[in-house]
Amino acid sequence: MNLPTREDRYRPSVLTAAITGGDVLPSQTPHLPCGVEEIVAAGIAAAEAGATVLHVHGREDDGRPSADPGLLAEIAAGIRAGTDAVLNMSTGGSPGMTEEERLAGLDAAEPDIGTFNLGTMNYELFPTAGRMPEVRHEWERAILETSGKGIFANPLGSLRRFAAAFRERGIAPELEAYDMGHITMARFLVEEGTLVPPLRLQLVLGVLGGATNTIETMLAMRDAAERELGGALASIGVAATGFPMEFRCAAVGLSLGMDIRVGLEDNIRIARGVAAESNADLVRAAITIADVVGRPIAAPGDLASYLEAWKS
Ligand code: KMH
Ligand code: ZN
Repeated sequence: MNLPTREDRYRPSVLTAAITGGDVLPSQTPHLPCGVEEIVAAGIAAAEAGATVLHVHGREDDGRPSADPGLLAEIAAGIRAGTDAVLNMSTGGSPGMTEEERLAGLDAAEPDIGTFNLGTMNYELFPTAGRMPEVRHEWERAILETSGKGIFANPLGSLRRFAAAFRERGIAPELEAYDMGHITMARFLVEEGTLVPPLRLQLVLGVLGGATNTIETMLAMRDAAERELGGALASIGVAATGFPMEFRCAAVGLSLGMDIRVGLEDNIRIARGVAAESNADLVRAAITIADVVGRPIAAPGDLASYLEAWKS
């Protein structure tokens, strides 16, 4: 019999820093890391601030999202050289990328973890003309013009293809659930043997087209994940978009034993109306919350045996 112990309350939380993403436009914040050097430096600084995992996307120097294998390999090499943080490569990419582009980072970056997005959904970043940011790059304007047409395509056939790609390379998938139905899909994939437990699940909250970023929604999805996936899960984490919900969900998630994610990919503010100057600042704020609620942050080595099991 394994009764919960007092020690369980103090279990380390894995803290992921989502350094740059593929959704935020550089015109929205001058602090978004762009290009190999800035992304590598931001990742190393976030790891030095205490992040366990670095979640990475590619961007060119002008901030344009990129799936160029050479660029992704350079980012990975720079991060590996500068820190022992666990490397998590996006396979979500950015709106408009093909599946081949989204998968390119698995070979180019040889990450420890890759994101595994669980479902097709509307995915609207700039839905309202009156609330669009002033942009300075032509490519950003082209993205704003796709408003109203955003679809993040992850049909079942693609999920099977992505899962096979992870398996063949010995890379651990991090399951991204943006809505309740994605948890049902994860269960289906486990039942048919496409996904092999134990699995790390992340609740991604606040994308327009997915579930909202409230505490109530987080709890409902966490409960559903525990009910539907139970012992198949190694962990449940939360990545809530925007300020203040990134930190409020982190606070409650930490209190409930969850893993957390912060970073400029999801939230560009450190306080109401105040731009975060770096990913490291967001990491430090999250660690302050973790300290207050008595959750230590996991060291990269704490994930070693989990990641090793995926390699075999
Ligand atoms: N940009 C986030 C809302 C991925 O990279 O695969 C979702 C994300 C997914 O991080
Ligand atoms: Zn991402």
